[in-house]
Amino acid sequence: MNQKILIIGSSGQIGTELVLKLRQIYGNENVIASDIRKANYEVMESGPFELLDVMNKDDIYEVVEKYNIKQVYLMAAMLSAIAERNPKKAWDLNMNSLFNILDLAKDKVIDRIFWPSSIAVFGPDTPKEETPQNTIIKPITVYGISKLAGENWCAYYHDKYGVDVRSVRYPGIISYKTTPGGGTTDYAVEIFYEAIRRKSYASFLTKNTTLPMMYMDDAIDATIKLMQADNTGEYIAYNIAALSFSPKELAVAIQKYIPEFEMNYKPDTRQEIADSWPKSIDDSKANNDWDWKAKIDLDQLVKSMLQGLHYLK
Ligand code: AKB
Repeated sequence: MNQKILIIGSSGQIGTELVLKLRQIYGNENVIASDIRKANYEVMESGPFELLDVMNKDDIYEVVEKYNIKQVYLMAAMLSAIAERNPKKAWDLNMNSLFNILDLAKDKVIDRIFWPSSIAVFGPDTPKEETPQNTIIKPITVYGISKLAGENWCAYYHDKYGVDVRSVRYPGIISYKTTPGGGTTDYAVEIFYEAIRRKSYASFLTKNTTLPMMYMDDAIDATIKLMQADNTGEYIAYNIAALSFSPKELAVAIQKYIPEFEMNYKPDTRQEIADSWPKSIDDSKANNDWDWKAKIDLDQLVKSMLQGLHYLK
């Protein structure tokens, strides 16, 4: 393969594991990791890495030329909770990074883009259960607004300039290799570290706040599957789903393996964001179009997390 892949945001939660999986599939030298900060040891050691600021168009262009990049996965973004504290900065980062990459495809320098959207595009007026692919979409967060605008810009570049850009709407992603930062669903990762370390955790969401979630392996699988799928001829930011649970349900699932684990609830400003999001997602369109189906259930997720964090063998 002399057409190489660039991952921007390779030091983040999803970027880290995406690089490792893509290197397994396409070969270490064909997958270039890049981020504004260094990545984890496995990413740094297994293949090329470039320090790159996604806001700097010239630097991106240089890296793309240097390696003959043909596909870009743009994983750098400011997530929901932190974006509420830095609205303008979040908008600038989330939108300008996207334009920088869309323009590379418009100018025919690269052939294909993956750009992640999120369940954050949905808002309080959206049906909460089995949220359909096409429905009322009126986000109330800065992050959600940027993701919705991004979806519309991707559709525009696709329709006007023939850009091949592909998206899924990620739910909360749970993993152990790299922690997430600044999201509303982050409690579902933090809880594992605290359950192991302190045998207790104070959730920043109330006990019955049910949200759509997914284990990292399924998220990576969906991402790569969509990028490998035949071109459908239209831009769709696909709903993808795996499981839904509340902090209370996750605590009970952890107690199966750590019976002394205790959960407390101290909701903060992130509660309002969570309350505006769906409880479950209908992903039948992804299922029909590119045969997507999540594999990992709640018990498998808990076990894998506790194994990954060396609590279970
Ligand atoms: C967040 O909580 O902001 C993210 C997301 C759902 O996109 N995990």
